[in-house]
Amino acid sequence: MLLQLLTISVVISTGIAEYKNYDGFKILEVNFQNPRVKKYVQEIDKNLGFMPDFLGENWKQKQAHYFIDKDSVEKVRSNLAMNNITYQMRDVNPQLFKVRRKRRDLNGVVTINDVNNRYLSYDEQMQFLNTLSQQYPDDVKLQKLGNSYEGRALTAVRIGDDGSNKPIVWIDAGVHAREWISYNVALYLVYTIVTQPVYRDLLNSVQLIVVPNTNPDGYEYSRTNDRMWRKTRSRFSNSRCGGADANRNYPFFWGTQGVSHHQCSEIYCGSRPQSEPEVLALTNAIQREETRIKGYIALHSYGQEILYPWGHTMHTYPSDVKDLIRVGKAMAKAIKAVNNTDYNVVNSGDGLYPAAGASDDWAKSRGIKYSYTIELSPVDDYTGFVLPEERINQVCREAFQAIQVLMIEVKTMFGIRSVTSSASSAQSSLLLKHMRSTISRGFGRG
Ligand code: 0X9
Ligand code: ZN
Repeated sequence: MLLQLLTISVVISTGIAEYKNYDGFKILEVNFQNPRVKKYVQEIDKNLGFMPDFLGENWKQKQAHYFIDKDSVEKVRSNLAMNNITYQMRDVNPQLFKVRRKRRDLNGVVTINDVNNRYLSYDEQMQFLNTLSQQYPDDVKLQKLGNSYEGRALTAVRIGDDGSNKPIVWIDAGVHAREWISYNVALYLVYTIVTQPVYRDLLNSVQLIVVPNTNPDGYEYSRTNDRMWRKTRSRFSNSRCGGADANRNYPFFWGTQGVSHHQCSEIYCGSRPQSEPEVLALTNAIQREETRIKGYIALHSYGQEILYPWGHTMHTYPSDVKDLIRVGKAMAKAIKAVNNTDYNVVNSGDGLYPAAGASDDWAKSRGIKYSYTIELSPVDDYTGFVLPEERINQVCREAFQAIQVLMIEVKTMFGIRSVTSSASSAQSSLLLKHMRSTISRGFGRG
């Protein structure tokens, strides 16, 4: 009786009992080096009769990873055998998906130490930003862009917004709820660029807007109910399934390729473009200042890839694709200089798969020159989204370097020549020195 009571109280205080159980699920790993297998993988939905949940890919080994529910394992096995495809079917370690989110007594304080070392709740993320905006009122301005489906505030952090007409780099994170590392990367970026004086000069020429959590409902759901939740949390009256893939809901080639029109699918594109309030708020906000936005990055995970448009179909590129590749490679080089981590620069349609209605394509279609999706770490670990907290800081430091490269490019190409005081030119050379020490030779436009 006592034990029962104890169990009930633990369940109530932690919410473990409601966490979705993934016992019996498998991770399918297919090596697609061989063109015949690649074709099978590209048409895996047609081959299997359903679209398995794509997790990520290991471009180093040319392997694609899918999450297979326990009732489909046998069907998938027999289809692979019938098509003569070699594969690995790995057990998932269900414990990985059951790690209880720690509630800590923070006394209302969330520090950079927390950002570097653990995954924060949405409330903690907002608390971190509120504190920062109080400490640096001139540099960190919080702007509400709208509400999520469940009513959580969608917050943009405006950095270096002094009312002037500077070009803008826009970073958003976490549109896919289970890609937890992306939120920490966005918060680390905000903190570092504001608190380190070496970035002052850059911020004098380029404004940064960061939306650290573009899908707060989905994220909270993935923390409390289902570690693998990807979509928004909108509900439909006539369906047992909820949520749409916000990265299929943008109004550009909406609903055409690499999407599903079924509400239960992980890549459900929604009932119409911008059906999701999160997407509507983001597209409205970007459109309000789109003539000034010159760089856009959507932070996702996993796979260590820097993806450039177009991604709604294959073999189709914007006319300035060379610039996108050049800057993409400079970003990868900057990442590698931190700790020798490899990111692959690749067209999203060809390299990964066509997926229409994604934010990167839409941003590019609105005239934002440098538009990317970055798939953060890991690459070589099929537990992908469940990146151990010990690895958070390194991924943050690496992505920060890439974003800095994009900001410098935007400054060089679009920056307004300001009257440089001796103080800011001293800071500028300090920044260059800092860049040189972290990025090896060859980057830049001269
Ligand atoms: O499928 C996606 O939305 C992104 N990959 S993820 O594994 N994080 O879900 C990639 C989107 C790339 N962009 C386009 N295809 N336009
Ligand atoms: Zn994603």
